Amino acid sequence: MRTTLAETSRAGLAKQVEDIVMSAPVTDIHTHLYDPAFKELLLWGIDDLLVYHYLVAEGFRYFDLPYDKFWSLSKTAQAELIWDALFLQHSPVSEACRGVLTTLNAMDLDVKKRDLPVLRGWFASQTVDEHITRCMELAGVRKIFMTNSPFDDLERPVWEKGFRRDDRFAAALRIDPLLLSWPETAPMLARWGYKVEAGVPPRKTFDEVRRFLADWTKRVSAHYVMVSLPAEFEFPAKNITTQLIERAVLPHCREHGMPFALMLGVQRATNPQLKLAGDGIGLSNLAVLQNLCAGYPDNKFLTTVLARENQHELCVLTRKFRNLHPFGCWWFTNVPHLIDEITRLRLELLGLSFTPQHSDARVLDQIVYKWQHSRRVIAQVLVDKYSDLARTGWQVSRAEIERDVKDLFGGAFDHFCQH
Ligand code: RAT
Ligand code: ZN
Repeated sequence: MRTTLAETSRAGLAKQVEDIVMSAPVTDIHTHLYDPAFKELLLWGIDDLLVYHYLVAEGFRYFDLPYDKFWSLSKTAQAELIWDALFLQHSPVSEACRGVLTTLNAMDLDVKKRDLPVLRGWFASQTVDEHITRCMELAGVRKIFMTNSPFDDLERPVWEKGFRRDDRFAAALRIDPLLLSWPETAPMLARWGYKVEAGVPPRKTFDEVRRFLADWTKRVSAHYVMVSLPAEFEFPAKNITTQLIERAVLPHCREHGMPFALMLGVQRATNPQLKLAGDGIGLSNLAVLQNLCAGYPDNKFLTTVLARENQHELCVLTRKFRNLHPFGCWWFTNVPHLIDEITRLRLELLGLSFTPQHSDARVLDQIVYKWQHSRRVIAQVLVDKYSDLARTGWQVSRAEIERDVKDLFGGAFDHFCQH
């Protein structure tokens, strides 16, 4: 069969877009990875890949053992159960399972042998420094944003002691306990020397919370402040969370020119027996975001939403507010089917002024699959969009495609943070 000129040029365009998207360096704006100075807090290797909470939830679909029994096992025993249930007893077709195989394959490991001890042996012979470089190269990631919580008892002492920063890792100040568990958090701040009062706090308390935020922003060199909020979150409301946001967090962000990043729509502990794997999802009321963006035009809001049903509304709100920047296909939306849908929706409603993806990696190796999988989907969506343009007679040059991809992979985020 003869190919038409249009087909030939679409194939050429597709190849060009794929080459560019698959190789463009990316800034990963939200992960749970750590600078190597945090030692064992930076997770990597086959066992951590297998006990990832996304896989734990899937494993329990098949396990025939009580939750407590699973949690009492060592990491290696848990990993073996997951390997057996999700890779050996059934084909590993889920996104999280496929991800493990994409990662291993990218590292030139032979997945078809299904040989866990051999895989373990290979990882045991790597050093963390080499492995960071390898994973970042394979993923094409040039900068990794961490999630840095002063409330984390393992993380906090490392910051307090101080260390030489690895400049591939940037910081983000995570403040969930401050906003969501004030009665427990206030006494902690008081212990750390901030003159705060729980109950009905006087003005001084908010000034002290600002002092706390300023100290930690400086200590970690944070680029933005972040919180993950439950689906039922309301703003403004007559509660301490609203007061803390209005009187401490937003003024702090304005003063320091930092975005406030909101991750909306989690339902914590839907099944507490699954621990970290037990969180669920809920529909958010995005009037919250409208109230924030309209009420605080001098603040900037980075936002991702967990519910598929909230994605369209987020795009429409973004069209109304320049101080709003959507990012990522978060957690349960980080599957090819939804990345495709959400990325198309965003491009069609917003052009290139958003950040299509972040990895949310908890294990270093995951950046390899999360970025490879997302890049493939993003490339296909872009090919379609540029092909639609070609039908009007508008042709994009290689330099223009490179410019657009650069914006999607960190440029638009940098611009949003800096202006
Ligand atoms: O994607 C995840 O691993 C979740 O458990 C959460 O960490 C979420 O991304 C968050 O940052 O709250
Ligand atoms: Zn996260």
